Amino acid sequence: MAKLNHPVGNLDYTQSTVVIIGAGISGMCMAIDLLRRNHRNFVILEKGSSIGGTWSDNKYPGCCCDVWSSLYSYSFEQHANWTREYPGQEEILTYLTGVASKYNLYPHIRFNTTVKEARWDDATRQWKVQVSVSGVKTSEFQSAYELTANILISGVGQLNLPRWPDLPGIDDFKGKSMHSARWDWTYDWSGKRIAVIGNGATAVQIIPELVKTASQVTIYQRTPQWLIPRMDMEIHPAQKALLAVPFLRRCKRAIMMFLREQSHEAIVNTESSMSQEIRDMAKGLMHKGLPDKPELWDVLTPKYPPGCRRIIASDDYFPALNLKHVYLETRDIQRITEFGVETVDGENAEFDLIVYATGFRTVEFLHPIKMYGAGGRELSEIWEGGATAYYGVTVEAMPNFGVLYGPNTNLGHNSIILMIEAQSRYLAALLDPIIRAKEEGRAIAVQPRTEIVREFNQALQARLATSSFADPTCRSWYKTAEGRITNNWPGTVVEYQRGLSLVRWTDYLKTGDVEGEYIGQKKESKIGYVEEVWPISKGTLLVGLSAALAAGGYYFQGARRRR
Ligand code: NA7
Repeated sequence: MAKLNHPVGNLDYTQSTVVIIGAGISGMCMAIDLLRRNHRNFVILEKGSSIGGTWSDNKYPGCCCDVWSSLYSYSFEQHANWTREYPGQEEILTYLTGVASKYNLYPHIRFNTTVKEARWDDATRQWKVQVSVSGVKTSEFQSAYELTANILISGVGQLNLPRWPDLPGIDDFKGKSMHSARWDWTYDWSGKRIAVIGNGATAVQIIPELVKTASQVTIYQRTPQWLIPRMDMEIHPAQKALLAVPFLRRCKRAIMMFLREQSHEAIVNTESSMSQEIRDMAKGLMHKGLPDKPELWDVLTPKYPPGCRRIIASDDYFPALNLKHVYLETRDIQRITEFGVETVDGENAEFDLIVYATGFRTVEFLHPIKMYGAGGRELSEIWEGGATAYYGVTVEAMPNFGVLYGPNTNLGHNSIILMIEAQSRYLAALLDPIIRAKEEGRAIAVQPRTEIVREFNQALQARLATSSFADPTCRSWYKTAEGRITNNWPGTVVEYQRGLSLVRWTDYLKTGDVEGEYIGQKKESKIGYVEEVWPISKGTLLVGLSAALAAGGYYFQGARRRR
């Protein structure tokens, strides 16, 4: 049987062994893991017109990562030239564009292509994926089509759909409105009166930039946030020169990884001493940054424990609030009017620009894609009450389907790229036999056993219930309106990496001709994980130390003989 391992071309435009949704960090990582296994018959469907996902969408003023740059790159493509300790959006996007080029991902990507629906066909063991095509020229070829795939992977992530608040009158405003994830850089905000709705991680980055030239900025805060010092700085040329040495670069990353992992306790355990340290740090930062408005200190201090929502690192938010033309508004918004914002007491404030820094539709995983799995089961029904998955990567009744940055894989303390890499590596191993079978003309299907997914999630929810995320006094994007935590992982990154370092074939139901396959016989396959807390692998370290000891012993023996 002829191998079918070629990139999808014109002749087989509507058939691909693997379909990846999204060309962000996740989709790119998955594609690279497929290429590593020499699987080339895949396409990446991207609804936008650029790679980068969240780093292409979020280009608001001041946009940067709240994770150290040394940790914010793929482990296999550690960037040597970051200009700052906390990288800015443009720099991250440039890095990602470079990775996409290096791995030659562009020929696999179909831009302006939105997945509308995916339906599993039990008879053929394939996904039928309905896509629509946008973009003036692109849609002239065809505006919609069906794509057949053996495997479907979601790389859409948790932060891809902007959330506009459901405030009455939002469409009536006659000035300029922008969501932070759809920034219009053609608009000049200097000298303008600006309302910023929200005070989350995004707002805290935007506001210090807006205040530089705006005539007035009013921040509508519903809930205060824990803010700690950021201590961002340029990376000194001498440090850059050292970081050009791969070993030293890995050492820096290992130290950062270690420190981030240490902070996990403070995030999830409200009783930890580090949790108290965060409160003290936050208080000090506020008093120092906001000396002229002590009347704001109380309303800016959260009543819930640190970690329940994302802890924000910023050195310039309080100094921005301290300015005379910047106002903090804590009255609830009643509605948006033609000219501005009306608060619950009926008072109106007029603005030229309203910035909605109101976050994302985080708990509606994969929305608005309609998915139907084995037996026609609809994903939205399976996920009624909150999304669940096995280690966040595979879903009951959804055969040959994988999710990256899926349910319960978000972190409050470390880089999400570390999690995504573990997922991609696991999915590549799990799905590898399906791809090989397809190349031999067979169709097999793999889906997690329902009881395994449910047991996993029961244990997970039990752990989450005692974490800071569960605090009933705080609302966050980590949980549903009913309080179920669907977004966060309760443990450390290393714990997660270890969990995914092994494919337990017994966790999966296999259908089709799998008798001759190792997945039909083997209990498990070890795939390992990238050990980042060590600058080099323990194995290499052991070999290196043994060699050093042997060389040392040989030298001293020789020295003794020479005496
Ligand atoms: P977040 O963290 O979800 O913050 C959204 C903010 O918008 C938050 O302050 C909300 O207040 C506020 N909000 C939302 N709806 C309203 C209405 N109706 N009225 C007033 N205020 C409202 O989103 P971000 O974009 O800042 O950050 C998301 C993640 O992106 C971040 O954690 C990083 O990981 C990157 P609330 O706090 O709910 O009272």
